[in-house]
Amino acid sequence: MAASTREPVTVTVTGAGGQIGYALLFRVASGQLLGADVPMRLRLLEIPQGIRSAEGTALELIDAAFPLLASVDVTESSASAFDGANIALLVGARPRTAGMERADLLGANAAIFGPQGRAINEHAADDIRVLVVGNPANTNALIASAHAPDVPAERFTAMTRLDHNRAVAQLALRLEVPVTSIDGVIVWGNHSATQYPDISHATVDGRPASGLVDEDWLENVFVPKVAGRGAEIIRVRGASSAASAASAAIDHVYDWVNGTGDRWTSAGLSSGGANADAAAAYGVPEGLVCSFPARSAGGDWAIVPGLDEAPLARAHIDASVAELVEERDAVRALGLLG
Ligand code: NAX
Repeated sequence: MAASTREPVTVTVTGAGGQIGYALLFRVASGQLLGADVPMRLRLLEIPQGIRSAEGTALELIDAAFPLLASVDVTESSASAFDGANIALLVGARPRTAGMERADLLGANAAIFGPQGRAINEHAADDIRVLVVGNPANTNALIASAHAPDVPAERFTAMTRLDHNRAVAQLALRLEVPVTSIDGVIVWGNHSATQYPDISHATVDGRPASGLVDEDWLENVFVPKVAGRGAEIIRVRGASSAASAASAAIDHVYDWVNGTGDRWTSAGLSSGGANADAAAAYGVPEGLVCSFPARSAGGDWAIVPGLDEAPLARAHIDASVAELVEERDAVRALGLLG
């Protein structure tokens, strides 16, 4: 395997035997997660039902002879998986099954993300950065963070980058411009049907996007299209988004580690700590993981502060934040917040 003079970064991926894991791991190992000159050790965490699949993926990772891949280990032990981890991608989660109430779903996932948060607290490296992909991603990130009191809450993030990328792509399609022409799109709130993709600050080659599309299209086509895209993929493909989700996870971590420059993106971030004032100014109380406009510099995400909100945006943001509060209160009532 690899010969590099740099110390490898340890990247832990949970749910590695699943469909996102399969789409994600080869791109990680090729250098797209951290940079083309950063070697890595991969640790793949699975449960017994998924372990053979993860082992098969590990064999294929070896067969790809990636120059940056120093090692790949498969384990069912959280302690081993997170030992010395610098980056953790928490993909494995308990899906909603027929007849399952939301409280049951939150409880089942708390039983995964609570112990994983604890294992991260005890075993990960001091600079650990966590991206939660597994749903309900925002609240799972909150639960993991609550079980890791020694890790700053800002290091636990949830993936809303797929929603952001979908919003950028839909706007680009509508205006028949390349995605690179578009900047300043925001996804607010929860990674759920209540999310609000907002283009009121977006620009297209520097011109305000809001002047190029009408309100009817925005409210009745764009917003439901982006918020309902996951369901559309399931209808058309017969399976949930996998490669696009993996791609968004790569984008989120790459930007976190390497910085966004002046551009901004969307990320599910803690509404407390260093971000508390900016979050409160957007009407988001402390103690949530919520999607915000975000920039990264020096390895830290920060909420883009002080943007005016269109009145319509306010109502949508409030609805999504209310859902996050409900989810938080439900896990708190179950005694699952650490
Ligand atoms: P799969 O069911 O294909 O894979 C999940 C894998 O996780 C399975 O192999 C399972 O054995 C493993 N697993 C379950 N519990 C585990 C645990 N405690 N520790 C380690 N591994 C565990 O699902 P996949 O399509 O890969 O989706 C994974 C998660 O991503 C789901 O929760 C899904 O809802 C979520 N998504 C989140 C998105 C986002 O934008 N935040 C978009 C895509 C996706 O829907």
